[in-house]
Amino acid sequence: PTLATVLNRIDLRIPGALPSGADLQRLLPRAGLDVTVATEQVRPIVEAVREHGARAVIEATHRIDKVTLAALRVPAGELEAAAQALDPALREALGTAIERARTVHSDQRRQEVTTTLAAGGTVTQRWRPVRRVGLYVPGGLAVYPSSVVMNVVPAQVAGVESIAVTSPPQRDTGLPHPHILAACALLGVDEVYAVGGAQAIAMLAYGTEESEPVDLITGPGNVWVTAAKRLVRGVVGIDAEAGPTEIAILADDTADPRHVAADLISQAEHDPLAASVLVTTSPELLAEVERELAAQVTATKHTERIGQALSGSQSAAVLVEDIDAGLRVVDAYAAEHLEIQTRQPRAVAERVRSAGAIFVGAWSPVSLGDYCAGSNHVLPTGGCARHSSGLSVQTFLRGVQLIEYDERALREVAGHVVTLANAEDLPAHGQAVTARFPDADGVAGDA
Ligand code: HSO
Ligand code: ZN
Repeated sequence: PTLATVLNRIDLRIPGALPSGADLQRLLPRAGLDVTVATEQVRPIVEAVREHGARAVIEATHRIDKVTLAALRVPAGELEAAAQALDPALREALGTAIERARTVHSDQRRQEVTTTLAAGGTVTQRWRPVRRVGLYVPGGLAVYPSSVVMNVVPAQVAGVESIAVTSPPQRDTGLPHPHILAACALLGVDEVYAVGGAQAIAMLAYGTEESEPVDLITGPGNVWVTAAKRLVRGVVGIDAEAGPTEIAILADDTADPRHVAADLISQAEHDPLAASVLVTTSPELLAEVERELAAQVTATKHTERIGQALSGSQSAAVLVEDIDAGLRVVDAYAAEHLEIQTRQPRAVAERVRSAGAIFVGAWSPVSLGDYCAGSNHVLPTGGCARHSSGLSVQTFLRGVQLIEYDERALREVAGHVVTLANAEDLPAHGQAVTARFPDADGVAGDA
C-alpha cells in the first residue's frame, strides 16, 4: 500500500507580511476536541455512581468493560506480584525514570515566603499539599507506566498524603494492565482500583463504600473520561484536558533530517490524531525530511497510525523566511513539545514564549522527555501552552496566605482601608477597622 506520509505544506515565506496573533494561529493546523456529545452519554453513569456508589461502578464495568468485579480495589498481593514479574530491564528503566523525575521535581518545591509590609505587619505565603489525589490511568491501546510515574512523582514530592490510582480492568484478568500495577508498586502506591471510564472518575469524585472521595483528579483519558471530568469539576479539582499529543520542530539547514523525521514520527506514533509540525527555514531540509519520513515510516511498527497522523490535517510543514519568523510561528502554535534544531539552539530557545516543554539541540529528543529526562511529560496540548503549564509539584500545592498585622501596623493603614471601603459603598468594611480604634483620630479616612 502507498502511504501518505508527505506533510501538508504551509508556505509562510511572505517577506515582511507574516500575520500575527490570531491571524497567524488560524493559518496553523490544529485538531479540535469535541466532548459535548460524550458529556450527555456519560451523565447517567456519573449520576448513578453518585447515588448508588460501588454497586453502580460494578454495574457500569460489567456493561461497558464486560468485566465482573468482585471488589473495586486491587489486592495488595497483585501489586507486588506484578512488580516481581516485571522484566528486569524494564524494572531498572522505570527505576531510572522515577529517580530522575524525583530529582527534578524535588527542586520544584516551594519555600514559604514572609513579606514585611510595615513593622509588625506581615504576609506569609504558604504552600500546602492537596490532601488526597486520584490518578486516572488509561488502559486499552495506550498503556503508559511512564505516565503513572509522571503523575505520581510530583504528587509525592508535593507531600500529598493519599494517592489513589484507577485504571480499567482487562478482560482476562479483571485487573489493570500488569505494567500499571508494577509501576504503582515501584512508586509505593498501594491504593489501586480496577475501574476505568466515566465510572472511575465518578468513583474518585464522589467516593463509594469502598473508596474515599479525592480532592483532585489528574491523568489523561479518552473522550468519555474527559467528559466525566468536566461533569465533576468543582466537586473536585481537575487537571488540564489532554488532547492528542503534538510535536513541533523548529529547524534550520543544520538539522539532521534523519533525526527530525524520527522525532516527528515518534509522537505521531501515539495516535492517528497526533500532530507533527515542522517549521523550517530550509526547503532543502524539508525535502530531505520528507524522503526520510517515507523511508522510516514503512520501517517502523505502527506504520498505519503514523501515516494517518503525519498526513492528517493537524500535521504540516511550515516554511518560513528566517528564524525570527519561525519563532513567531512556534509561539502562535504553542506546541505541547517543541524541539529547537538550529544553530545556537540555546539562544533560540531563550526567545520562545509559548511551549509546554522545549527540547534544545540535537541530543534532546522528545522521547527522552517522555521517559528519562527527569522533566514531566504531562504537558499542555491544543495551544493551552499559551496560558497553562505542564504537571509539576505546583499542581498539587495550594497557596495559603497568612496575614498577621499588629495594632500599630493596622493603625498605619487603617485610613486607607476606610477610604477604599467608602469608595465601594461598603462602609461596614471600614467600620470593622475603626471599631478597633474607638478613640483614635485620623483613621476615619476621607468619608
Ligand atoms: N508523549 C506523550 C507521553 C508519552 N510518551 C508516554 C510515551 N509514553 C505525551 O507527552
Ligand atoms: Zn510520547
